[in-house]
Amino acid sequence: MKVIYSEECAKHAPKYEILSGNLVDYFESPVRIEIIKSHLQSFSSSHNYTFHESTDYGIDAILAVHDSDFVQYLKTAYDEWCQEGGDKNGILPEAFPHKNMPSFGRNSGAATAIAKAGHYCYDLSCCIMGGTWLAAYASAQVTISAAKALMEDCSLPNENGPIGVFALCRPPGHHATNNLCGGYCFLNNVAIVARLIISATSKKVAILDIDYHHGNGTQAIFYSTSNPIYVSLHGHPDYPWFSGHASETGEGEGEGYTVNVPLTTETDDKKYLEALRSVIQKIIAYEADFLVVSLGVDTFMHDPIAGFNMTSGVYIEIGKHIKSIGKPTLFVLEGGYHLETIGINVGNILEGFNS
Ligand code: OKP
Ligand code: ZN
Repeated sequence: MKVIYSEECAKHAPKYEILSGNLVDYFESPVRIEIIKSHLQSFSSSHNYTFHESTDYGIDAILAVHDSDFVQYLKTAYDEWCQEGGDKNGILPEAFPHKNMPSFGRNSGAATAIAKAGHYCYDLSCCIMGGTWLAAYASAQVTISAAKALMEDCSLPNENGPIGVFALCRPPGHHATNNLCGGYCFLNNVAIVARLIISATSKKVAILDIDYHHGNGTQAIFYSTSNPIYVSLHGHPDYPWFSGHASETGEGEGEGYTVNVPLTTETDDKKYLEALRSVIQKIIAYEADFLVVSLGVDTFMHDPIAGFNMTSGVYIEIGKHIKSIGKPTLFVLEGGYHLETIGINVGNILEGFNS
């Protein structure tokens, strides 16, 4: 199985975040992908993982999902902030426009870098530093490179079941919308490749989001289209708080092509696999040609920011279930913050898929 990565993904590395009023180390750190990479490397003879540095395919696929003013903001915010005398550690919003504020919905209300930060971001998890754009761009290029590899290789004969490629990237993407960053996410990697695969092949794509958190960004981007279908299992109620209800099913042409399965925080292996089986039936009925998986392992019982009760063993079963869909599959890393187990849990999903 091909694993695509980029050293550039390490260039975004905020030191801290605030969790329940406490200053804590930033959970979404560069070590996450280092740990996963070395875990997969230690298995690479038996499971045949091959590691490939990503290629730079340019900005077009990114601009097919994200507004150009938002992309411009991500690129220039840090320099602008520094020119305005801001702290070198980076820029975080100080206030967000809400619907009863005069500048709500008006770009003119966001003149300075700090105001733009509130305009283009919806929480406090997305500090923009000197390397943030480079890392977010690299994360998207890793995912695009993985999608291209999958499209090339999926016509090759493969006796062992469907072919898979793993985009080992960060920062993650599924909380980013067309014009907002949030939830550690700047560019929506999965949305970028779903749209890329559709425009390159004219085929149908299913997105299966198994991160603990609802992928509100991916849902929003594809809410009014029937291709791709977006399917999410997630802890509820939990972050991002204002989306992910079962009643959100899409609109217009997209009606019925968003599927949300909110699960209580008591969810364990058995309950999760039951829910997964039911959505797999829906994905099979959709008759997708490609599957893109938002792969988060923050469903693990000891994850520091999530609430499920799942064990490491269940990830092998999850991988096997995903394999049973039988389609060329792109795995794209999202969350997972328990560093002691992130390698084994991601490895188990891939192992189940490759078994
Ligand atoms: C990103 B991904 C915990 C605070 C939440 C942001 C979480 C972003 C998760 N209660 N802060 O979906 O793993
Ligand atoms: Zn998550």
